[in-house]
Amino acid sequence: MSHLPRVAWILTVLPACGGSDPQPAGTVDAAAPLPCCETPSRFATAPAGDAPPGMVWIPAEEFDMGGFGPEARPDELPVHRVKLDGFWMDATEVTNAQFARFVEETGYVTLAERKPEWEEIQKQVPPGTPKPDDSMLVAASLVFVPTKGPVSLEDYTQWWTWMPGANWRHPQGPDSDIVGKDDHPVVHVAWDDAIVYGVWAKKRLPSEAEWEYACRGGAEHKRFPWGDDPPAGKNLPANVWQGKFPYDNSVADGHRLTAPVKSFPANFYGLYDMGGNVWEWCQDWYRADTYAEAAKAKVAVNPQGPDSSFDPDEPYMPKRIQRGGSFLCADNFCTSYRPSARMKTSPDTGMSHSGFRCVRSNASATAPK
Ligand SMILES: [Ca+2]
Repeated sequence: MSHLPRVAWILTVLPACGGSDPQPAGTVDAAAPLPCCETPSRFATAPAGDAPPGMVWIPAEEFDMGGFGPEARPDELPVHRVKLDGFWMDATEVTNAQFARFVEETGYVTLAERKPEWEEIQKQVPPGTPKPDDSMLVAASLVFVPTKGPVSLEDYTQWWTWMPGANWRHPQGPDSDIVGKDDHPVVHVAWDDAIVYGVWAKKRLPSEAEWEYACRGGAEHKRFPWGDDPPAGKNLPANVWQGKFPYDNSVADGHRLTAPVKSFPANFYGLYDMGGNVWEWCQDWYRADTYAEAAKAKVAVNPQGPDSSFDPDEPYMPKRIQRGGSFLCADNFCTSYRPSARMKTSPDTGMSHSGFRCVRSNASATAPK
C-alpha cells in the first residue's frame, strides 16, 4: 500500500517543479518461598492491581525486529535485536463509540473536518511550489473507491479520492454515516488527532517497536501475525482483501470495509485486529534507515525511533509510522498485514482505512519526539 499524505494528494493537480534536495540481578530470603516453587509465566511481570479497562499487559522481552520471508522490504531490514519494558495496550483499535465519547467531552474537531491551510502545506513541499486551487483547500479526507478493472498499481490516485465532507462521522463521504457502527474502528484520524485523543485518555501511541512486538504475540520470526501461512482459501484470520486489488474484492472474510473489532481471533496476548481492519498510528518518525541505525547497537533498548523524519521519496514531507495494514491489503499488492510492514504517512493525513490504538506505560507516559 503506497503512502498517501493529503498534501501530496492536493498537489497532484500542480505542475512539477524543481527542487528535491533532502532536508532533511543475590540473596535469598529464607522465609520466602523458594524460587523453584514459583511458576514462571510470560505475564509474571504484570503490575499488581486491576488492568486498565480494555487493555492487556504486554510483558517485558527481547525480540528480533524486522522482516522475515520473501515479502520483507528494504526498510524492514536488517533484522535487529530489541529489548522492551512491559506496557499496557488497548486490546482493540479505538472504536467509533470511544472516539465519539472523546469528542463529546472535549469538543475536538479532527483535521479532516478542518480546511487545510496553505501556510502549513508550504512547509511540506519544495520551494516555489504554486498554491493549489481554492477548490482543493476544503475540509476533506481520502476515501478508497474501487476501480472498474485492473490498473497499474504504481498510481494510487486511481483508487483514492479527495472527498469533501469525508471524516470519521462520514467514512465513505457526506452521504454515509456510522449509525450502527459503534464497535467499528474509527477512521479518517490523523496522527495529530490520535495524539490529542491519547492525552485525553491518559495513554499514548505505541512506539514502532512496541507495536511490532505486541503484534507478533510472542511468536518470533513469523511472516504474518497468525503464523507463516498467507491469508487464502479457508485461512482467513483477519479483515484483509481477498481477490485482485483494487477492483475485485470477493469479500470472502465477510467484510468489504471495516469490521467490528474482535470479529477475528485475538493473538496470544489477547490483541485483536493487529493484522488488517485498519492501519494503526505509531509515535515514531519514519526513516528508511531506522533499522540500519538501530542495528549498530547489540541490543536496542526501548527504541523510540529517529529524531526526525526523512523519506527519500518525498524529502520535504515529514512522516510518521503506521502499522498492521487494513481491509484493503491484498496479496497481489502490499501484504502489509505482516508484523514488520512499515507505512509512512504525513501526520496530518487521515484516510478511510486509517485508525489507531493506544498504549500506557506502567510508569509515566513517554511523549513523542
Ligand atoms: Ca489493525
